[in-house]
Amino acid sequence: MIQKVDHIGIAVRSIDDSIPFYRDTLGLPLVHQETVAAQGVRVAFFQAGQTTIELLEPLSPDSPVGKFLASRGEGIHHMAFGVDDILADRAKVASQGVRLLSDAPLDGAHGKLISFLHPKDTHGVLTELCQRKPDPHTDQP
Ligand code: CMX
Repeated sequence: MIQKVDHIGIAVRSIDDSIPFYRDTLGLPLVHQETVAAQGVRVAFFQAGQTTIELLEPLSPDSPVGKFLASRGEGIHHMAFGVDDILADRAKVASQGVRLLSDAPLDGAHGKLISFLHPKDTHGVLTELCQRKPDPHTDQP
């Protein structure tokens, strides 16, 4: 079940060049930076209330974000919903004819499990489902 808008992904040419606008002009705290090699991106997260803004810089021109920048330029790349059971939500959307872009959840930033839905099946918005992985130290079995 969808719990909230987890984050908005924004494709940028350079995270270093983009940080001053989000951190200094808008005043959003920069809370996390990471390279997600499997997705071909370097990312930076800013806290914006209950959600975050994720800047995405491509690691190569032929990565998903590299291709997006080449065809559309900088801008909103995807919207991510936080869910509590990604397998159940994958099955639910697939049963209604929405194409999933991977055969199973993948590892994303912040150690979350992620799955993308095809933008042609979601009224033009690349849509991500993401779920925090259970923490064996703090979560009950
Ligand atoms: N939002 C909306 N529409 C998009 C889009 C996006 N981000 N990316 C591509 N599209 C549209 C294209 O404009 C194109 O539309 P038209 O046919 O009308 O021109 C259509 O989708 C197909 O695009 P394409 O260029 O032929 O296909 P791509 O090879 O670029 O693949 C996509 C597009 C969405 C399937 C691919 O980018 C993908 O699998 N994305 C999921 C993974 C991802 O984006 N990872 C990076 C972020 C990781 C993270 O957040 O950590």
